[in-house]
Amino acid sequence: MLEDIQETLREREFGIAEKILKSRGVDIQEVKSKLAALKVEVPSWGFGRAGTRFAVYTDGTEPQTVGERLAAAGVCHKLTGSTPSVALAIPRDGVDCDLIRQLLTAEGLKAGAINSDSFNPREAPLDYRLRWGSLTNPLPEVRRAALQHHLDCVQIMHKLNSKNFSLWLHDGTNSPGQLSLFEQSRLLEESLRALYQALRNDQQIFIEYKFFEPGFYATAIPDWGWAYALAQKLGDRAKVLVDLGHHPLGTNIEQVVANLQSLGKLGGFHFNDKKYADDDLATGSVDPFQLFRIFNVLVEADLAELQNIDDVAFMIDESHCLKDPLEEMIEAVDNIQRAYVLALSVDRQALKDAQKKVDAERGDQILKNAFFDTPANAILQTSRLERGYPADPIKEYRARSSKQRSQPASD
Ligand code: RM4
Ligand code: MN
Ligand code: MN
Repeated sequence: MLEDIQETLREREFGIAEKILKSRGVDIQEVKSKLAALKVEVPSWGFGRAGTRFAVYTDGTEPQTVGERLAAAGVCHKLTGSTPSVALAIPRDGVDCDLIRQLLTAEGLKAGAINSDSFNPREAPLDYRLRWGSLTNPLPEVRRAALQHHLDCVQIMHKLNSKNFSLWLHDGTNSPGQLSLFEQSRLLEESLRALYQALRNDQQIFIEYKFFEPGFYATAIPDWGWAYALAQKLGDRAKVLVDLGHHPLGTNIEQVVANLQSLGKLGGFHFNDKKYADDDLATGSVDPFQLFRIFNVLVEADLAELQNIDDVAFMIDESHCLKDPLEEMIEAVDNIQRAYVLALSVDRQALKDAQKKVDAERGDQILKNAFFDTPANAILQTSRLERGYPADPIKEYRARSSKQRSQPASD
């Protein structure tokens, strides 16, 4: 009964959406097919329980092994139909490629970007001495071993048919006297050149920047400018990765995105949201308007044939500390899809005209109309149902899940 009412309402709302979009010169069928083509990569680490620097509050229900993490990723893809690839962190997900391949195939998934985790201490020389960095470690023995780990990750890419190497370094200094800034960048460039050479022609490297943490004085790749310079030095297959949490507060991220696209160096994203720093909260959960503004730039670049939106790697990088990790992942996917639908619903011609006439008020009205006055739910749900997926994947997950939720009783 309730379902029938919901269906009738959805159909009615979809009809209204169609009319609204038409009035903006947008074809709703095209929006649906673009939405269906949007693929979001999920990180294996996002299915486990994360913590803060204080503690990890596990309740025993979270995936612990690579098999369990990939099984969760499989559920995510079965419910959304939009997350076919999984980013792997090496060595956390293990180095047994046969096993990983088998697990991925069983879930109908593919290997996404390989993330060369070189920040977790392991056997010597990559032990406590990682304190002084990995690829820029001034100790040659540690630096060489760190480079070897990265080269091993490239071998794993070959074996798993992964196309993207995702590079984030914990390297950085904590005080001005620790290391010469020139030496830090010389070591970085030397290591990166060796790494880049190991990649095949059909593989890319994404260089991620972050202005602080764990280095609080000078991180090795602090900002998009330096990441761009490195990518430029390396070659065509080196691009920049924009993690939404890696900028000082107030940074205009959509402008960074636009600039990288103009320079032909936007590789992709690590989606998440933040209030203060690298908070790694669910994408679009704090500032959905920022996510919309980013997609607005991506859609404009796509229409202008500056960068095809399919050539952008949409990857999630979040830490799920509080909510059910799988549910929070689906929430992020939903928010990303919503931002895309809203950006596709902008009246592009009217916006161009307003900008030409320097009518800023009108230009902003057009963007706000798309953001606030588009019945996105009806479009998202209809598109999911038409593709054979549940209208509300979180609700469906809860209904199917026999998992004991760690929700304490209220009294
Ligand atoms: C960094 C960055 C990387 C992530 C590590 C653990 O802040 O976002 O992508 O893999 O954290
Ligand atoms: Mn990241
Ligand atoms: Mn981060």
